[in-house]
Amino acid sequence: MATKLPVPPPVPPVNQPDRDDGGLVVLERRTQKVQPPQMYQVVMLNDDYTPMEFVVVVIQEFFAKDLAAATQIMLKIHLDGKGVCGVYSKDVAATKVDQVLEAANKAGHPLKCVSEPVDF
Ligand code: TYC
Repeated sequence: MATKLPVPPPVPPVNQPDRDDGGLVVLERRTQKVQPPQMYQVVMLNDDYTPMEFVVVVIQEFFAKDLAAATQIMLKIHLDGKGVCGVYSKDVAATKVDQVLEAANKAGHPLKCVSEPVDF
């Protein structure tokens, strides 16, 4: 009588690529990483001539700060030489700079501000 050897179960192939709905072989899936847009901070600079009250009004008007917050920012600029008024997309930051410079020019004050990339 012949002895039957046990048949081992089929071994599933390793690293078998997945199949998608269309029957195409998917070799690799990569997660796409979308970077957040570069943001820009509007930095206002101190000078010896622009009145404090004017700076506070400008910060309130163009950077949507209340009187207390605007006063704090103005005092920081006065003491440290510069301070951040807000952080925006590139275009919005550039518009804020234009608005501040135009208001300062019209009023005859030398107030200056710039926009710069955050983490510059
Ligand atoms: N240093 C100015 C003064 O003493 C006040 C001032 C504050 C000016 C902030 C500019 O960005 C500025 N009158």
